[in-house]
Amino acid sequence: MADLRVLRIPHSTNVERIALAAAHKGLTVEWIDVDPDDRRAVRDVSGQDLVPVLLLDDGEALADSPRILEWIEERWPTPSLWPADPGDASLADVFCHRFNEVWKGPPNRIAAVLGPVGFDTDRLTDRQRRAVEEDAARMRTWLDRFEERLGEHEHLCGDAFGICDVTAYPFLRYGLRPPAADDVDPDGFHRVLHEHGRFDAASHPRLTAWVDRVAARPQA
Ligand SMILES: N[C@@H](CCC(=O)N[C@@H](CS)C(=O)NCC(=O)O)C(=O)O
Repeated sequence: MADLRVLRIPHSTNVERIALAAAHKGLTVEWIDVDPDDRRAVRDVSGQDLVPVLLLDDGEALADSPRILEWIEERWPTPSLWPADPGDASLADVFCHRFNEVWKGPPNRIAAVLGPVGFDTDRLTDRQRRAVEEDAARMRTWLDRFEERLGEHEHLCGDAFGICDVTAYPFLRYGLRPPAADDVDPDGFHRVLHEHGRFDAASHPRLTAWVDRVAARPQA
């Protein structure tokens, strides 16, 4: 039997976090594929619609990727995803919280505005267009902050691969390369990540090298 049993839908950035973390710890995962248009299986076990959902041995389930990652770390602490120094570990928590609660806001809002008009910007109102531009500017500013951070260390939490990389990579990687033909999500979220979070080796050399470093890592 696999170490973890996880419900997923295709192309999920938050599911990819679990795949990276599990492989880092050498854990096996039984992936249970769910129809994105029929969330009953997810709702029945977890009381909500979003994936990933981790199935626990006692029949309970755990939703929300940050909570699942913490659960995995508690159960299999070695090799750790958090820095050994308690202060650095707290900073890693702050980074992840901010990534989830602040960084994700602009691309989610842009996708919510552009998705319904089929990415046809001519169909946006002036107010919507301004809102998209402001959020796109926020995304570009964050890219510069990541670039600066990676000037000091090989990974976002420090020199070792860890929870900050697991949290951010599945989203930031689309800035370097567009979704592959078999990786296109129906909501257009990946397209937003690519078009508005775009960077390359000339504009962000360290971020580019970091994406390539994490891309080379195994995923469960
Ligand atoms: N906070 C949650 C967010 C989960 C989430 O947004 N999952 C997406 C896939 S990446 C989903 O299920 N989306 C389906 C939908 O919105 O209908 C987490 O980190 O796991």
